[in-house]
Amino acid sequence: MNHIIKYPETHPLTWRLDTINKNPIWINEYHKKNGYSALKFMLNNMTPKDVINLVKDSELRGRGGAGFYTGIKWSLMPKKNNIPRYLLCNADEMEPGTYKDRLLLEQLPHQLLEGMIISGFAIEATMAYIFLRGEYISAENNLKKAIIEAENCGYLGRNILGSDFTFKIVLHTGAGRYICGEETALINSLEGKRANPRIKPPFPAIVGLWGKPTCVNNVETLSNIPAIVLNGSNWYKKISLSKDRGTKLMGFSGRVNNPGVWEVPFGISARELLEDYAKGMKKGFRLKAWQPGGAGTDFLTEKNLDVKMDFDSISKVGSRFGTGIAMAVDHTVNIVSLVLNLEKFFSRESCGLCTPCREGLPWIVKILQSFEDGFAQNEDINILEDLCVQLGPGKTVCAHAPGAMEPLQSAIKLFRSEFEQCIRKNSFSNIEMINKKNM
Ligand code: L3W
Repeated sequence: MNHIIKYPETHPLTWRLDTINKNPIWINEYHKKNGYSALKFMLNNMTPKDVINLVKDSELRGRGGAGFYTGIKWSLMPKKNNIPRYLLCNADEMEPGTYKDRLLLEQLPHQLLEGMIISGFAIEATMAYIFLRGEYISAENNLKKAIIEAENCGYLGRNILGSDFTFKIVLHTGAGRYICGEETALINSLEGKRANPRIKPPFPAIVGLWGKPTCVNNVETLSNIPAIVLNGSNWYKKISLSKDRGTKLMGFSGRVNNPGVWEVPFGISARELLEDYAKGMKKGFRLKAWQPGGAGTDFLTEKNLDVKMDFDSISKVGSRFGTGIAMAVDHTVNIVSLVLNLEKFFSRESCGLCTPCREGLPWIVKILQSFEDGFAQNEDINILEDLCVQLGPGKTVCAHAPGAMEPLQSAIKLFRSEFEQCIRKNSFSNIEMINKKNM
């Protein structure tokens, strides 16, 4: 994080963090900084319906990538009956280049727990799981300690703070599969099954964990809840500069002077993020392209830098806001090699359930490798473009393959000449070989 001054009024997620001391905020410090007062306020003054309405009013959108409205998702759960219902925190942060939830998990575990307890109350769940990326060892240790601290203070367990609300949180660590970030694969994995996505609908809100109504929310989404309860929905809406409300952890990585993650209002421009926060490109490097929010988002170029960083604005220029953690590609990077690297990742991480994804991604890797090795033919560009359609939206159970096609299709569209250059190299080398043979 930068040494940027943060305030409770404008930084609902990170105001409690001391930018110099990177230790986690344990219970005593959390208490000193208004911690668990949102929970206490809610238990004394609000019904589950009030909390859902408040979050609906705040227009908070999911921070995992899809941007679905949180209050609406909660309100889609069936009416309370005797059937158990679950809250799942998606902490399986594995998107290449994305490292925002890690900050909240490692340094502000109590803020997440408080957000989860309030959310559990709202959807009338008594049980929650945190599905944590297995490699996040510090986050695991910190969450374990924070859960015990919260239990000891009566914030978790039976009859929380003397109320009739009972709520338990269990921490589960994943075994290193990217697909577990997809909510239904996550549910299968948690049930001990192979992590294949399920067909939706039914959505988890209706048929989720163990077949019961389940709400899956991202770490950053849930971490926003305490501040919304304490300060209200109007306050939350006002701190944004765009029609997507509140703030967002955004970042920039690549050959920039100050790679990092910062809490900023929705609607700042990508240029501000790159130049003011990431301090611009490193000396000697020019920006060639950038991805706004993860490996599975379309490339944009320098021309798009004045776009507002929010869901609709990024869609309008042909990409996806995704996780909001941007990656800069500098002018020395060969786009074919970069896309090959990304597609190798997506191919390896396919769960293998759907044929287009299982067979198509390795095929794409082979074709891209032939470009890099100098064996590609002219028609291979057309084949790649056709595969972008065959693996695109609507052809598979989940968004893995369509996401993998976004960098490929945009790379061909924006940097077609780099693909063509690989082909030309191939024909030159063939001619050279023929000439040599004839000599
Ligand atoms: C009830 C309806 N619920 C939609 C829910 C749905 C889901 C959310 C968004 O994700 C992106 C992709 C990846 N009744 C509902 C309903 N919902 N209609 O709303 O749903 P949807 O379909 O727009 O997106 P999706 O297919 O779930 C695709 C990204 O999500 N992704 C996320 C990973 C996140 C993590 C993380 O948080 N740690 O890893 C994975 O695929 O980038 O853009 O909850 O159930 N009528």
